Amino acid sequence: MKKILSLLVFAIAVSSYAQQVRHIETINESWHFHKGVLDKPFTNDAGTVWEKVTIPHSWNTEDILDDKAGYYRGEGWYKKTMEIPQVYENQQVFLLFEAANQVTSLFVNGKEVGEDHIGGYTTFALDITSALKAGKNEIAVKVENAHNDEIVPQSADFSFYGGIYRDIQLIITKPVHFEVANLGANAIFIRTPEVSETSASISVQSKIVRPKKGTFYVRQSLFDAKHTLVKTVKSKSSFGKDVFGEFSIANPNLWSPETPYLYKLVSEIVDKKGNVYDRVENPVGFRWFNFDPKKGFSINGKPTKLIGTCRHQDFLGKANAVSDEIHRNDMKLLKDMGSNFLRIAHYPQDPAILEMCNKLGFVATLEIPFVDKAAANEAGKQNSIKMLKEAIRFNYNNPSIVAWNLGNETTMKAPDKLGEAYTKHFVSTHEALAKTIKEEDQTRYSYSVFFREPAYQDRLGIRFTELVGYNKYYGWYVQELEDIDKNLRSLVARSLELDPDKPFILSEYGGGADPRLRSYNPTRFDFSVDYQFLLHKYYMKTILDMPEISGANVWNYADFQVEHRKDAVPHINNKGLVSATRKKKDVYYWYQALLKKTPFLAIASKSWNKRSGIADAKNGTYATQPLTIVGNGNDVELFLNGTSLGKKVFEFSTTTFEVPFVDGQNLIEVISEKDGKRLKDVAFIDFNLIPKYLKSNTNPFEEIAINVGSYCYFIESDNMDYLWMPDKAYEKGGFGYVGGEFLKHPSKRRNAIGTDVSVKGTENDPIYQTQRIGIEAYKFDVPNGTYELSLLLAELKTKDQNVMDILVNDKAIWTNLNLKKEYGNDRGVAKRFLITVENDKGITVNFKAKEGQTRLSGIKLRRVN
Ligand code: GCB
Ligand code: CA
Repeated sequence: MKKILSLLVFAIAVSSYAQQVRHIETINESWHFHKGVLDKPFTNDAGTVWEKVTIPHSWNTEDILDDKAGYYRGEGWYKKTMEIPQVYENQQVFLLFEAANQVTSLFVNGKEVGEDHIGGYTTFALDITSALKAGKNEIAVKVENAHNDEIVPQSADFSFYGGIYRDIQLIITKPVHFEVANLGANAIFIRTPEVSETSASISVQSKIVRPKKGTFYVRQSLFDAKHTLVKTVKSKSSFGKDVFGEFSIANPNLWSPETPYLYKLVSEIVDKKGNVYDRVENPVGFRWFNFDPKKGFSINGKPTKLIGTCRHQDFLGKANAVSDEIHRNDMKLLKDMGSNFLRIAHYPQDPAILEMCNKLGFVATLEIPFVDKAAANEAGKQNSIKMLKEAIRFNYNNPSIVAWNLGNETTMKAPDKLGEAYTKHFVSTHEALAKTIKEEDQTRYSYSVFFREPAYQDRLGIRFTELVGYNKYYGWYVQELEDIDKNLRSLVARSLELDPDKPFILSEYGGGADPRLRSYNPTRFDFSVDYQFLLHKYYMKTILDMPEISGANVWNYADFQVEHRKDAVPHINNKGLVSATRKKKDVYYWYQALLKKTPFLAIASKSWNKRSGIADAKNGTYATQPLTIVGNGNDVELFLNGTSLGKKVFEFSTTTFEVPFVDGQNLIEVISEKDGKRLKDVAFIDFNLIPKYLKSNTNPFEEIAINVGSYCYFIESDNMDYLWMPDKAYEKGGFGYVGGEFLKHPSKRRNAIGTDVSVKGTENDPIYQTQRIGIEAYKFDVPNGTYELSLLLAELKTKDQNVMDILVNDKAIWTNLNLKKEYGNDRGVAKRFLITVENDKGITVNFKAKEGQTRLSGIKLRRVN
């Protein structure tokens, strides 16, 4: 007790000194959590299991990654007993939830405070003063993430994790204060109606809570980045009315992505004597901007191409319960990539994100989670409008924001297939949201994002916003790499034909990459890091060349968890430039080379440090493989184990060397120069040289693993960096398949191989997802000896009966094998056989169909003796 008291005295002393007239602290610690339905918290909960948790918290961290379909979508309870610090006389006490997904009810001492908060991504605050008592108070929060017909998102390609996943703040003010518990929990609205290089005007609207009697003023003080007071004005408040403060400054420092200069506006409520009652700070950035349908975006009169990414609040194993440190680190990585644009997708995010956008210099768009389809009822519409208002009001003072987006791919569930009533509701929701944006904020653009044909949206009559974004996956879900340029140009033309005045943003583009998959022969939908690299190069060529594309957002900054996804890694959408734990993929380095203004050089694939290859020649001592270097200098010199391989000129920030890798360690050094600065990057690559002829004496055969049915290397990294080689046709003296064909992807993806089945019993899905169907044999021309042969097999979603015999050198090793019957569909099966090779026969594994077709997913051969 003594300790608490003395702390209190200290706090008051400090606060009067610094005029800290608003007390803010997080109350994230020591909550008790119960997953499930409860009648009432505290009372009646004998026998209820409570787990101690810290906020940010989500109850879905594990079940989105497990093998069972679905994840817990229901009720969860949090409770905590706490004393409210006494900071002011007659103090007002609020709880501010940065967000909780998705319906939240707050109980203080057993009584519900305010109304349930609807929507999982917007900030809200509740005044708990009247429910408090002296001493200990019982706080309980019910959160529910069950599907609800009245709340968006109704459907989306991300998981709707439940919980209090962002900070909770305890805010204590005096009875006279800037409003806290209002829609959006922000009471100061800063506008900069006129900005030029020589002057800037500023207008501040403040909402205050005060008694009818008494004279109060709102004082607005602008400080520059060095904390020097630039200007201060005082406006008298009239009871029941907002207070406006207006003033101008000369020669403002302008805010832009290149020079994100921030002023600070301090808003205070004062009385005649100068006593301060409340104090709030906000950033101010002076800038003017414009989107032009033909010329693109400009800020402060300077044409600026907007290049960046979209981002989800998600981190592997944490669901959406992501700390401020991770949020801020993400923004630093994005800045270091050279990007100047962020699409905060698909919902408002943590305040830490916009704080960093303002500070680091990002142009941002922000949206509400109206994704795929509408919540098709009146309540759904009203909830969406309210969500949008909360989002705009809370985030209003971030100079980085240039547009409010009302939704993403809202026509995903095609309205014309959902009936007339739905369509009517859907259209009127769009109209109401677009109107709300302009009512709430005339200083920014209204924006909406689609993926269907412009004409489709036109037919529905939902082209209500000033900006339009398109999400396009040419070269991934549809069409080929070579057609990206043609497709983008014609899309932009079609959009501008319908809407000549509507600026165009490429709001999403991208492709998946599993860091374990690598290819020198990248093909669409193979999930290799290398295909992703190519894809982004194709897009950027066109994006940079077309002024009509005002901005572009890569989908996505980082890989993220989606419960129902079945790509190379189950539950992961891996279109990220970095992984779900923020490991950089090759293409991230390329964007750095392309976009960064400061000198940059990198070996793009340096993270692939365990490689393998077949020697160029019989008894050869090296295998030549391409190695891509990215940089923004003119050229680059490469050294392999100290010997120069010459210089190469960068083209579009990339160049490729043919490197003769030797068995064992390969030290790669690259040296370049930019703006007088010497640049260097290094990689150590451990190379496993496979003899061209397996009977080689100089490099005796030891082991090989082949990702059958694929052009990709696969690096099994979890346990021990085991490397699988791409498949190839048999050549005499070596190894390879005989007969059969690559398993074709079941979707419309022409040329694509593999499948999207999530494979049971393994983490190495890509090995099993790619197969050779109808294969006749696999041959290895190895010398005499004893070998361990591993066969990896799976029957994926097949309808037919498939039965095969497998023979080695004409001897049956596995007969009447019916994978589906014996192991079930979609299960990976691996079996090892001990084989003795005599009489120089080598190894021929034969696959003989008895019914249906033969198949093989992977094969591994290891010399034992
Ligand atoms: C989209 C969606 C996004 C998905 C993405 C994908 O168009 O807007 O939410 O995650 O495609 O990866 O398919
Ligand atoms: Ca395979």
